[in-house]
Amino acid sequence: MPRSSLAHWGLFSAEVAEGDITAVTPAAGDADPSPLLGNLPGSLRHRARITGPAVRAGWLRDGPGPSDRRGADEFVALTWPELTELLADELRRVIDDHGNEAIYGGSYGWASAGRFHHAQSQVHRFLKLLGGYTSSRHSYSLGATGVIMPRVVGTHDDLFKRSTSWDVIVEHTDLLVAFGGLALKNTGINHGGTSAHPARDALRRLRDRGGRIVSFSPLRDDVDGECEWHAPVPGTDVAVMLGLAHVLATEGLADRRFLDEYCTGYDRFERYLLGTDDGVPKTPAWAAEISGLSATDITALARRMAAARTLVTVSWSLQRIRHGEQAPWMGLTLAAMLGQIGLPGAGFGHGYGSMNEPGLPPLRHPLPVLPQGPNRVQTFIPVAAVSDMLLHPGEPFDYNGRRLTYPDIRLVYWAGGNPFHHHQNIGRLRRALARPDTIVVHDPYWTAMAKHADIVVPSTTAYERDDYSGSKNDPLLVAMPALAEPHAQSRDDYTTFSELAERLGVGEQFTEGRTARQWLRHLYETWSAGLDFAVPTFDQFWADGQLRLPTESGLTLLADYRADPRAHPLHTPSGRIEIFSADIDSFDYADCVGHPAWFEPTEWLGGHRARDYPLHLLANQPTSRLHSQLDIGAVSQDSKVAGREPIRIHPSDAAERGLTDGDVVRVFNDRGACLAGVVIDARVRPRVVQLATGAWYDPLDPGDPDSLCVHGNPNVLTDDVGTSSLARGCSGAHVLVEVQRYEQPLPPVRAHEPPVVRQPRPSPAPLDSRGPIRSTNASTTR
Ligand SMILES: Nc1nc2c(c(=O)[nH]1)N[C@H]1C(S)=C(S)[C@@H](COP(=O)(O)OP(=O)(O)OC[C@H]3O[C@@H](n4cnc5c(=O)[nH]c(N)nc54)[C@H](O)[C@@H]3O)O[C@H]1N2
Ligand SMILES: Nc1nc2c(c(=O)[nH]1)N[C@H]1C(S)=C(S)[C@@H](COP(=O)(O)OP(=O)(O)OC[C@H]3O[C@@H](n4cnc5c(=O)[nH]c(N)nc54)[C@H](O)[C@@H]3O)O[C@H]1N2
Ligand SMILES: [Mo]
Repeated sequence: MPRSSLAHWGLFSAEVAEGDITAVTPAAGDADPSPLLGNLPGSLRHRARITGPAVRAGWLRDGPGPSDRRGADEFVALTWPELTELLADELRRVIDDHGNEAIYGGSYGWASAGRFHHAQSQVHRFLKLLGGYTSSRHSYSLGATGVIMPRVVGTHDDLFKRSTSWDVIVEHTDLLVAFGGLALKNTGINHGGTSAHPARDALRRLRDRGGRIVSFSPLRDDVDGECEWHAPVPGTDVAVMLGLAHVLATEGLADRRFLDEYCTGYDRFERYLLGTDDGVPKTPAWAAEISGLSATDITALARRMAAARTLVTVSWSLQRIRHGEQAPWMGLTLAAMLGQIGLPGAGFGHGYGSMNEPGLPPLRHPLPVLPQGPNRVQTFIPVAAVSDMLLHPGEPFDYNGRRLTYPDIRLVYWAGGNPFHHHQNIGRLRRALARPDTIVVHDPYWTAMAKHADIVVPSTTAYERDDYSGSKNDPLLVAMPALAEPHAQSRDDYTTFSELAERLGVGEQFTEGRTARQWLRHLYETWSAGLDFAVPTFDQFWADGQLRLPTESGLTLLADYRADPRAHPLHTPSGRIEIFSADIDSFDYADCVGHPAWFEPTEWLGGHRARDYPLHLLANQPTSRLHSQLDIGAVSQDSKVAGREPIRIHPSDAAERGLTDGDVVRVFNDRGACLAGVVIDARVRPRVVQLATGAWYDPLDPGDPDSLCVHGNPNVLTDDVGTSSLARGCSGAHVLVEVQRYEQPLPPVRAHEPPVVRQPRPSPAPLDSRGPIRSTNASTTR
């Protein structure tokens, strides 16, 4: 009998045989299911699974300490009792000798759907009970937005969770101006799971009503179906928005009443816009010069925007670049000048086409969550500063108006994320990961991060344990009964942490005396007791398989603020939209000033680097998987070209380099190189190439941090630099490269092969000679 479950990319039922998923059917109610479901069959028993606890041979031999053998070493298999003992002792050693701050437990990553077995919630709860850990703030998704938008519009979460709903857009919007497009490939996903995908249908209905879509994107296919396509030089959207704003300001089309009543600092911004102080008016001609678009088109569009009910939306990708703070801030400013913020179907949007969430009705009530205690360590880093932190302990850095110091990290703990997927400049990351004493990784799969760990903890997948999940913009809470037995010796992270906690003397506090199954019931019952409507008992919910929850409908972003700004002030210093922020101005940052502004990116076709690396690579989100997850799956594998990640290139650029479809190319710059498989495609702007993230890192020489990646991970190329001193967000979506045919014999792709894991010799000698576990009896269990 097929059983239902939930992934970040959708609700499905699965057929299971011999411990693995064999077929997947999307939920009947999902009009536009994500193709990523096709990656699930065969994933539970794949050879890339970690079959049992393991420890890096060099770490076992030499004890904790810096090592440049990470990623190139063999492993030794351990039993679970040995693993628990070894890891508990190492945590104890680090805490006793260096303090809790020496543990980096940020553990960024998407892990899997499931409210209880959520890896970050588990690892954070566990580390808090041990006295805390150095944490991370914000996300790779929204690093710049997460800092700038609360300062200028008083929130960032609500921009998505309480965004104008698709139904309102369909009914009211005349002109949907999308910077970064409206990529449906991305709307497959929602954190925590999603049971329906309405975006495609909404766009169809909008067009049927006569609504027009204008897309600014280097890729034509960022909008599915008809649209007006403008392909600016990547990274120049802020200049285009300024050009549009200039027309509004100089042709009397800016809504002065809205700017006076609902905003602060427009006058300061207007001086910049008109070039009053710097002598550079940001005219359409000025914007055209930078972006490669036509000044006439920019002028005409500005007039149309002022004449119609217009929604300006900025995709999340536009802030994943150097100076990424500017695009959402300028998008908001442009919408404010149009004066339509808070009107149905008009105003500002952020992330339509980035995630399923924007446009979906929010739940009226919170979802069950695993309670978290306080973190007694105050030290944190902006999440994308991980290599900086490891390479520069004790050094100061700027962040959001504060001067912070990087801690001295001895132990890195990762559960539920893959830095070799998400972080920039992998060569630098590998040097950084060589610094700590110990790296611990929990994962179901032998990802590159697991291969770089000292202590490897095999986790179950979401389909090998009971759980439930849902997300804040989806009406269903979904039961996720285990579809299969845990593979080999894998265990859910809760069990691993329970045993570690027990050994470290905080077992009772961690488990509160509950099994995982009892926690599911407890969290459900605590949650349901706080609701103002009746829900079935836990047993009934579990038997039903899903529970429909009430949602709000018909939302328009900031409608309440527009209706009564005094009753609903924004959470900004002025209570208004801050087109000029006195706080940001007071920080005196050269790379983020008091109002939105155009800054030249470092990686862009207009700069001097483009002479050496003349192609602009978009390292965007993959169509064929979620990040690096299930790169082993059929959909992801079918997309590969000669086993490599596909790189899309315009016919003229391909011809210039003598490339044909199916060629394998070396993609390179001064930071690194990877192989990729050529797909020639006229939907890509000339001088732009597109290589999605997520191919598992596969060094030709695992001992060399700067090795060629033979599989196509673009993060060997990207620059590890923050968006600005304000947010220090991830800027990895853009990088300049050159591409040439790879003439040498093709190296095999080994990314999905497990490393060598030696079965331990019967003699306990190597374990006994190690420092940290000398006082224990680990050897007796072998
Ligand atoms: N160049 C470039 N880089 C980028 C981006 C970009 O645009 N360009 N985008 C960035 C963005 S927006 C993001 S969000 C990040 C994503 O980066 P990540 O979220 O780190 O990527 P994932 O591949 O989702 O990693 C999740 C890991 O959790 C593991 N996992 C799944 N379930 C469990 C579980 O139950 N327990 C444990 N312990 N592990 C589990 C999976 O096997 C996988 O290895 O990448 C960022 N990196
Ligand atoms: N299938 C799939 N969907 C996903 C994910 C996934 O891994 N796979 N990841 C999810 C996550 S965690 C996140 S945070 C979101 C991210 O959502 P986004 O950041 O919006 O996603 P991207 O695909 O990186 O970028 C969207 C499009 O923006 C365009 N773009 C890039 N740079 C520029 C530019 O400078 N100017 C203009 N005008 N356009 C530009 C690109 O053509 C790109 O296709 O996606 C989510 N959705
Ligand atoms: Mo993300």
